[in-house]
Amino acid sequence: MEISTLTGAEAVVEMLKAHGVDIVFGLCGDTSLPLYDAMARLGSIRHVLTRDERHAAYMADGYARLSGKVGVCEGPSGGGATYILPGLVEANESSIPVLAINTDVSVSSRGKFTLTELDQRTLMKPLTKWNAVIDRSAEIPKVLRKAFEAMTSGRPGTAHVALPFDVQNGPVDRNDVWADPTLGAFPSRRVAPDPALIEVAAKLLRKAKQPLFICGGGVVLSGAEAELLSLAEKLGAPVATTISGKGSIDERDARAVGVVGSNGGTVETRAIVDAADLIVFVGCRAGSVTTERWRHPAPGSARIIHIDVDPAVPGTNYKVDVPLVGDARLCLAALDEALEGTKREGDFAAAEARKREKFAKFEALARSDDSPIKPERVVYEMQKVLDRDAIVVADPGTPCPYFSAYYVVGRTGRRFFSNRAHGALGYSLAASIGAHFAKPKVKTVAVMGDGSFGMCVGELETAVRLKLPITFVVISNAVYGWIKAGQKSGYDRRYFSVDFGVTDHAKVAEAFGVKSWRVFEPGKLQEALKQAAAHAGPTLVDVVCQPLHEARAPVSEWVA
Ligand SMILES: Cc1ncc(C[n+]2csc(CCOP(=O)(O)OP(=O)(O)O)c2C)c(N)n1
Repeated sequence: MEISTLTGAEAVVEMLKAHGVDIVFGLCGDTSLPLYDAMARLGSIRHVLTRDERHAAYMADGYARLSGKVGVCEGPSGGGATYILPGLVEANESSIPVLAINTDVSVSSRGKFTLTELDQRTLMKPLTKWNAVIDRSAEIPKVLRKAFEAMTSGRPGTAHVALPFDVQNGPVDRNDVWADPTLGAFPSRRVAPDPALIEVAAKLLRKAKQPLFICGGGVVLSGAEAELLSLAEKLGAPVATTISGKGSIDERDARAVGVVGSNGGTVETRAIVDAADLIVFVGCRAGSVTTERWRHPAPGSARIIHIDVDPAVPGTNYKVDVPLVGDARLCLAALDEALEGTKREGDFAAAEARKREKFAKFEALARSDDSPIKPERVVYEMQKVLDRDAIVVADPGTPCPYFSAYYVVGRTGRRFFSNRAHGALGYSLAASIGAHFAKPKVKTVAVMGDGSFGMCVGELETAVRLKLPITFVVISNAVYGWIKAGQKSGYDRRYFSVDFGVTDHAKVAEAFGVKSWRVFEPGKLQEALKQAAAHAGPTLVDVVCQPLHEARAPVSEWVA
């Protein structure tokens, strides 16, 4: 056997490559110099330099969501680790495999008040699915194999690896540098459900009068759209989704209910949930937003079949009649097989009438020529301008509930997403950059409030430097509108510390080199969006909008 060695930093690059990684998002630092030098010399991985580590992690997250592969980000020690953390937390809670590597002070410098020293192991432990600090170079291959296995098997999640400076320079036996490349994509190890429970679930489904699917992100993550549709057709059942579940079904389909819950649901979609006598949650945690704080469905009002890859999910929030633990695609395929020959004619009339009511209300507002521009108008014009393949990333505030409710995703698969685990403002700009790298031929658009803009504006430079043809839409209202709307509805309009100053976001973007428009009149919006979407480089459309507390929000109510 040939005995040859690599440096630790070279081994890291080779291990990433062996797992199918070809792009890394990140930011340099003193402790990262050996890693950067290895990336430069080996030349096999594209490095996207970002302007802070939080956005590097969001880019890796957006990349993973659209590519189906592990997203990788990196940063230096100390502040690099604390800055990368918010992105890792979001990805982990959203079941997205993101690997973060923070370089670190040398093992030999520990405990000596070394600049940037930080206990990365303890910091990252509660916030990632798996984490490690590598103390010896020889451990590098094994640690990275374990990280990829943890990220892509079971419920997908994040991994964090701390890589000390001297470990990057130590020797690694080249023969240890190998990987199972299937662990670089997710889900890598599908788990099938218990056949006995499939039979029980099939029995319940046959007996149900008004079954309803509520699909979370798990359907799209596992690529279960075809199995879902086949089953819904057999049962004549409507299909609702969470925000992350958008893309489980083509929303133009008669069976598609749209998004339910308190951030994109409406009174009409709520009525469809309330009418069901059997609910099948699929890859969905039945959390506070989807269920409007566990009130829709009301506990006990419907039988519950709960499909999830995480055994801890079924039965956590609702008394479950049949828990099906396994990969969403395998669970739905097994149910579909068990129901072979079943053909129930679903009565969609009531659900369709509700949907018509919802969109009639929406269109009445969307066609309004009032200024400031109504949020509905922004969704309406974007729907007209973008083709069905386009990817839309929405920040919290106005964008997420309005686009969740009214932007019709006319395909299956991931075309729309938002950061639904923590909903931190300022996600969409960077996540859209990651999404673009996963699907460079598809138009990508990020929609953000001006609160979000303030938290991510620095990455406009990244978009300009790399000439990325992404369109950024800012819903500009000089207020933390979602919160002000909460003060209106729940606190008798006692508005407090939610307004900020007006910024001309188009001018700011222009200063970065982004081609920009500022739109005050509804009649000018479509043309601006059209030109922006067609431009070969980054563009920004600043839309001066009606603030949320003055608008008719699609959400049923503000819930915490
Ligand atoms: C990092 C972070 N801090 C605070 C919040 C709480 N929050 C939720 S929505 C919102 C207001 C959003 O304001 P803006 O982005 O301007 O959008 P608008 O609601 O006005 O459309 C705030 C402050 C948050 N989601 N994330």
